[in-house]
Amino acid sequence: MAIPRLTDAERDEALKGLPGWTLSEDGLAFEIELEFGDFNEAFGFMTRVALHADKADHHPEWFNVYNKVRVRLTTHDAGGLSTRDVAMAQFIDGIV
Ligand code: HBI
Repeated sequence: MAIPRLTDAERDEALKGLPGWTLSEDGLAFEIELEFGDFNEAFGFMTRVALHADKADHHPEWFNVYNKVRVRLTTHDAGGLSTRDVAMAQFIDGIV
């Protein structure tokens, strides 16, 4: 399914409301690195995001080592950023 990509202006506007998130080097994603108290907390976070992601049919790319989770949000069906990534970043901000 084709999903519209955010314009550069829409992307920049969205980033203003997402402190801590940065634009990836390739310009196709929002990224953040989160640090938790331990692995249990990090994996608990990932579990909550995973359940939400599956309901929303929008899945993060991520990398976990012990208490750190690096998250990359992009919309494969758009070939870049979409409103789905903004919504997912907002969800993640709401639970950290
Ligand atoms: N997750 N991040 C991301 N981007 C997508 O385009 C996407 C997804 N999860 C499921 C999904 N698309 C489905 O619509 C199918 O393309 C599998």
